[in-house]
Amino acid sequence: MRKTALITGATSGIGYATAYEFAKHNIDLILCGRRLERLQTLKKDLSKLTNVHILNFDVRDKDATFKAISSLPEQFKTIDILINNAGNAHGLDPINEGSIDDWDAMMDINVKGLLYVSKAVIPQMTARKSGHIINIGSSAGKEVYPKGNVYCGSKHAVLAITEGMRIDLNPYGIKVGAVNPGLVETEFSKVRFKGDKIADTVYQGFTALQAEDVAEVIYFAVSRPPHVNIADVLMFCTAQASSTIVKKDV
Ligand code: NDP
Ligand code: 8X3
Repeated sequence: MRKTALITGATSGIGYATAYEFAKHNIDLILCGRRLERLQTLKKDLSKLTNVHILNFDVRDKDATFKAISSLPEQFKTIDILINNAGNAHGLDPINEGSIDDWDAMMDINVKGLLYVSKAVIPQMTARKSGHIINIGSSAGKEVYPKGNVYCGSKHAVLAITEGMRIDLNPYGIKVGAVNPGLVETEFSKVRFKGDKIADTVYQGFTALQAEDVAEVIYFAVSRPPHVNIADVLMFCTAQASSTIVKKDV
């Protein structure tokens, strides 16, 4: 039977690659993000492979989030798989120099946005007693690194919320898991460093994970048999041993 997945943050990076990976496997898609043009291009491209609906909203906006998800047409109303992926780091500063706007953005998007989308989707899953939620955490949710403070805090929260969801949704047979990558070469560093050219150096001297590598793991998780739940995955590129240890070519 065909399944429908809602992916937040589908306009770039891991979410974008996951949309392609799922489309290849005939999963119907609800693709979300703020950049409408990118969503429209994705719809045009992926409609050749599967059924696609786009939702253009900011996960920070609670009302817009609920309105968008409740506006889904009949064909897309049943969401089997939720990929809570939208998120970013904003800034890399010691806590004493951090910007409150950056802190707000990370907590509002990575934590509260994930909760808003989940709150809008979970009731239909509990009613049906089925569903699968994958939250995109990070190695930063398992290990704090210098200047990572609030981003790491937001991703630690994602992992705690994931565990809480798995416990509370267990009576309903809903699968909940987290995929936690280390360094992935996406637009992540462009956003973190706000366009500063330092972003170009982050993935230099080693082969970072690519968004497609993470998308394959996400697809692996959603394609397991009903009795198997991939609860938590930590993935690094081979050059990375921990948040701070990366073997670079000199
Ligand atoms: P990208 O910057 O490439 O993608 C981020 C996505 O999130 C975009 O599609 C963006 O869409 C969406 N997004 C950001 N803010 C909002 C918002 N307010 N409302 C709705 N959508 C939003 O980064 P990645 O693909 O790397 O990041 C995806 C996830 O993976 C994040 O949760 C990130 O923390 C996590 N991650 C990334 C790692 C990395 O090294 N790259 C490693 C570990 C985890 P738009 O701008 O169109 O709204
Ligand atoms: C993204 C990976 O190490 O930049 O979550 O925090 S890292």
